[in-house]
Amino acid sequence: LNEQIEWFKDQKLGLMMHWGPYSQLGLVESWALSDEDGDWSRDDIDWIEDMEEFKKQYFDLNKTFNPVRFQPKEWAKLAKDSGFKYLVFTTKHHDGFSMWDTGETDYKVTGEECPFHNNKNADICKNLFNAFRDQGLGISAYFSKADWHSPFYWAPDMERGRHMWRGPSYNPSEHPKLWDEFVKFTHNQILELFTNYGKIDVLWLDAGWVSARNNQDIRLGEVVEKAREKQPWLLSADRLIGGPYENIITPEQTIPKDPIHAPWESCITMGTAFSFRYEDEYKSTRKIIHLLIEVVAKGGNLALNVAPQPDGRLPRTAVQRMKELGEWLEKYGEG
Ligand code: FUL
Repeated sequence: LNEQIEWFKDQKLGLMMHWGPYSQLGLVESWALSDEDGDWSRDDIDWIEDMEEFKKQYFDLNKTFNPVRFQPKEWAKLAKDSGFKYLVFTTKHHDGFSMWDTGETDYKVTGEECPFHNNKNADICKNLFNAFRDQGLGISAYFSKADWHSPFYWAPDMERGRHMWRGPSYNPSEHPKLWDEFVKFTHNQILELFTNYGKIDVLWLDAGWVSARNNQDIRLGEVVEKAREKQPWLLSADRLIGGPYENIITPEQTIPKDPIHAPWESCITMGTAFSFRYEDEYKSTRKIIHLLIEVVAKGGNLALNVAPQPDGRLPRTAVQRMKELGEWLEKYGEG
């Protein structure tokens, strides 16, 4: 593990990507499903007439997600040529759509309902991870422990009148069986990734944290240990929670002011959100270089987030920024 931590600290620049059916709407990833986060995640929400109807439409986005222009090898080559050292990819965001061929749910990119399921690149995680590894780059798997699609997290009989927030829609201590199913489902999904998807360097966990209030515990230690039986080098991150399975601290959209005495990685968006937005505004290359310099000077890594388009291409401006960053690193970087 120590060796792997040293490896991580040396990486300096990662390419984060948030991609899924939600990219089609051009809204902030997943959050548009959450009543409590409506204002910022749905923008001008007056086009939504009926919130319940909207949520249904949102969960139907798997039926139109068809990124036929996805070119994993091109992405990996661009990343490598631009000086990135590893990929941080959303295997599953809070919307619950799996970007790999999971056996745990049909709500996935290889599911019958998803038009992309017949494509040769349909198992997006597999193709992406392989392509990046072939370029000698590391792999960090973002995985959301909150799953707003799972019936074990979101109990159908309680749907009415409840607000979808960050946690499960029920109190796990009142529904231990349901919660147990969810824990099993989550563990199985994580273990699939560590069994069938080659070497993964970092498990980048998000959301679904332990809540003492309602006795909700995803038993993270158990699954990390099991994953480590398969991949002993595995580092895990769980967003500043400070538990024993927190090898890396991952601040979001910010660079820490004071030094952190642990390996850390700031994830910062190139545009205004983590996922694709039509007509987004991008940070200038100059600004991105400044961010990188500050992060590296403070001893951290920068996970620069680029948001792929729903058709499978990378936005032109993002590609241009990546290339310019690469040119700068070529001239002034240390390899
Ligand atoms: C957050 C998530 O809720 C955001 O959607 C995004 O994935 C960011 C990196 O982490 O906690």
